[in-house]
Amino acid sequence: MSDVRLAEEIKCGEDCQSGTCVEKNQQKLCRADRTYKSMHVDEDSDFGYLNRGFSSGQQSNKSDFSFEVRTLSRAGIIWYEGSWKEKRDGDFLAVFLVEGVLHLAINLGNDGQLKAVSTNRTISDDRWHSVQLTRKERRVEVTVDGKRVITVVTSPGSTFLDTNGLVYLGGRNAAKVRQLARLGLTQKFVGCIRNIEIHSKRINPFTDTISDKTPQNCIH
Ligand SMILES: [Ca+2]
Repeated sequence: MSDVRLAEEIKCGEDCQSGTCVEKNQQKLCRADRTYKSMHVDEDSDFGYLNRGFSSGQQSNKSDFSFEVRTLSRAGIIWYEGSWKEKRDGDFLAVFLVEGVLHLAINLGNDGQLKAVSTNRTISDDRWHSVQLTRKERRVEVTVDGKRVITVVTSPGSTFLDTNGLVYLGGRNAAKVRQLARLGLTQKFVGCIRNIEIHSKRINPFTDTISDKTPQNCIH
C-alpha cells in the first residue's frame, strides 16, 4: 500500500505540494515523490488533521485510529484531540511518551486531571511501531505492534469525546500549548509517523493537513 497517491492519479494543482508537475499526453500530471513515505514531526511545526479523516466531528462516542511511529524521543505528545482552548477542564484524548514508554490519557468529562495510563511498551528505539486505538463510548483499547496492551474505561458520566474536531500531531499547536501545560504535558515529540488511518480512511500526511505548512519527509 502506498502512502501517497500515485503519480498519474492526480492533476497538477494544489494537491501536488509534495510532487513535481510533469507533462504527459498533453496533460499536466503530478508526479509524487515516491520517497515521501513518512512525515517528520520536528521541533517547530505542528500538524492538524480532521478527526474523522476527511471531515470533522466535534462530538463522538467512538474513536478509531492507527498509525506507525518511529522515534528516539523519550517524551512528548504524539496524538492529541481536545476541546477549544477557552474551555477549562475540557475533554481530551492524548497518546504520548513518558521515558520512552507509550501512554494514554483520556477525559470524556469526568477525568479532568491527567490520568496517564502506561502501555508498558517502550517504543523509543528508532524502529517502527504500530499503534491502534479504538474506543466505544467509555471503553478504550490500545494495541501496540499487533498486541492489545491496555483497556481503559473512563469514569462514569459522559460517553462522548467533545473536541474542536481536529487531531494534532506533535503537541506544539499554539492554541493547545496552555491546555497541554495544564495537564503537565510540555515535552515535544520529534520523530516519524506514517500509515495514519482514521476511521479506516488512509490519511496522506502531506496533502490532508489543515496546517499552513506541509510536513517534511522522514528519511527512513
Ligand atoms: Ca464529553
